[in-house]
Amino acid sequence: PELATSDSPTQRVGAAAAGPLSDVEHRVPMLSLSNAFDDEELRAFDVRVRKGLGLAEEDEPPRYVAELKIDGLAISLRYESGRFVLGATRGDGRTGEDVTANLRTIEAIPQVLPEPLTLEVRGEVYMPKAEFARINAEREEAGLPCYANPRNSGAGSLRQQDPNVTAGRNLALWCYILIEEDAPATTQSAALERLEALGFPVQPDHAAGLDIDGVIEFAERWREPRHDLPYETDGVVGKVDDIGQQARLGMVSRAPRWAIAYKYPPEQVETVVEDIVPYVGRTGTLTPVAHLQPVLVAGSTVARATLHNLDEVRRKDVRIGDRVVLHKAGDVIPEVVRSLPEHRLGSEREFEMPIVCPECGAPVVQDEGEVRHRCSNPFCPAQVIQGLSHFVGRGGMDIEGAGFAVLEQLLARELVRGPADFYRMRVDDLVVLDRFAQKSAENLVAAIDRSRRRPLARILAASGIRHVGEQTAIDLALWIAAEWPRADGESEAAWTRRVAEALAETDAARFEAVPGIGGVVAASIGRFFDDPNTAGLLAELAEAGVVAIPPEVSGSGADEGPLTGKTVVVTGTLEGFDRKSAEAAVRSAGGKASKSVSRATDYLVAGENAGSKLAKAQDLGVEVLDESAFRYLLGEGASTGTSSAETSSTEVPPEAG
Ligand code: 3BD
Repeated sequence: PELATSDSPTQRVGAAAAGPLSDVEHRVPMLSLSNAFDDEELRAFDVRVRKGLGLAEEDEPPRYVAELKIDGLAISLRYESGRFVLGATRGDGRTGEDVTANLRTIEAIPQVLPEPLTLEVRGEVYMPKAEFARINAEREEAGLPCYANPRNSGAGSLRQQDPNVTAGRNLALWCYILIEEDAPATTQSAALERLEALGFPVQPDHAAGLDIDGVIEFAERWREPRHDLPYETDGVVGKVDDIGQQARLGMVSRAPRWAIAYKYPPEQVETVVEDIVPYVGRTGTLTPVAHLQPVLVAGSTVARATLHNLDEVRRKDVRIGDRVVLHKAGDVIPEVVRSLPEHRLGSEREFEMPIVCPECGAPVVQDEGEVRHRCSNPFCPAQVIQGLSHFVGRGGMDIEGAGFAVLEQLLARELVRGPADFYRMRVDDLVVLDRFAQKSAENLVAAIDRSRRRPLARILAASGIRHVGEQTAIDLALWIAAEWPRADGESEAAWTRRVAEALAETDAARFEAVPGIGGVVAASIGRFFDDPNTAGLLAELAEAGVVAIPPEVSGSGADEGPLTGKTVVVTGTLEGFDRKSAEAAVRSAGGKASKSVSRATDYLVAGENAGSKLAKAQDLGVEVLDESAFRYLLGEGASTGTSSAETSSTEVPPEAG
């Protein structure tokens, strides 16, 4: 920690105050919600509503809308003449922070509306559970403290000075209020429909036309299944549907009388720690893991919970045999909240970090200033297999069929010792493996062959440089490509070899110049290319036939191309592209690939089975291209690719492309 520099991306994340974000006053204050914690309080709310509206017992009961309560960060979006002009956090309800630039990186937020309207939309920005788990896994691996929950992590990601950090987190949003002065909706349910029609994401599981029993049933019905949603919810919001009635009810101290938040009790359960076992990770970190008496919490049975490190075990005073309180951080990651020492019988034992690695017997060490304990043996089998598993995994070389069981066998038979060995394997070597027939051996070799050519960033991410995840690998690859540009006529293979050699000879301090990375990360990259055990990895891969695809140096796409200034949406199944490669083609032609169709869309590329996006494009009068017209536009079918951006689909000869 003392090595962390203040400008490191790891330090910018989750900071309490994000520095110079400017304050903005909300034109219409953002209100609060009063809470209910049981059915009785919900019924009391209904009684207050009826009284407030002057309804008698026998009158038609008020109708409610029930919405799931998203556990995110409340924000407000302002559109003027159909353009997104200002996005702000809720703050204290009167004044929030201007996070417009950061919100622009959230794909679900329309930049432009289908009509030139002036309006305000409010909703909840959230971090999907899977993204939260991904970020925490990366932080755990890097020895950084984990985020407590997706809400904190989402708030940290939104209140950034650098929108690139926000862009690297997959934030999303559900909207629930529309303030449209010119044509106000008459009911909340109609407002939700209108929001959707305008292109805003609206959580689909709301229900309208309910009486208070309906709201209570809605809350009951979602109590368990909500855990299966990919984002966190912590309750249900009941709202009087009729906006005229809302107006009559008014507010008490900035909370509307017409709405109530029913809060589910936080899911905490008690269980017993049967053992605490140190696990050795890819980077050698020994992580103490509590083995628990299995319990059901937040929708699934939990038998293990990470205790992160020895400091944490001591701080929470968790002992083997203890009764403990367990919850799921962000509804996903099982976590021991605290021990219950009052239940101790005297037979509980303190966990001790072993002095030798449980996997290889090498000494366990703790580096100056680090909380983690680690195995000192770089050849520790646990580290080796996890390192290889990371190498062949999704974010890395992505070799299909190289699962853990296969890797174990390959290691046991010494067919693979290091990453480069995959690329020297032949079918004959593999048929000797258990349950490996000729066919499966051929399949694996074919999968390995398909992985020979990968973007440099992916190869770097696969290499297991400590602190270098997907994003840092992209930053590093861009720097490398700028530092050692590919020469005219130089093959990708030759460039790969040249870069591999250059990196191994680079002075560690030079990595401090990589834009977007901090001192800790730069030092870690420096060590990797200094360490004789790792410095030659890239060269070895290149020699075994791995080829790095150089990144586009000018940001995410080409600056000038046939699609410069054009926003393109790809939908449906194309013959010659998958979605990702079509979007990459758009970017390298200078265009912007977007996911949703709006008036700002210049072209919709529609393949087979194009659905609602095609309908919407036709509605909005957005130009629709088929695959051959798309190719023509990309310059593949035209003699001069430059002016083809102006070619409309109707002018494209049918045989083009
Ligand atoms: C949700 C107010 C009203 C318009 C006031 C009725 C308090 C956070 O899914 N409706 C929702 C959700 C939040 C809402 C309203 N509907 N207010 C709502 C909300 N479906 N989470 N909130 N908020 C938003 C808040 N936030 C931070 C600090 C204090 N209060």
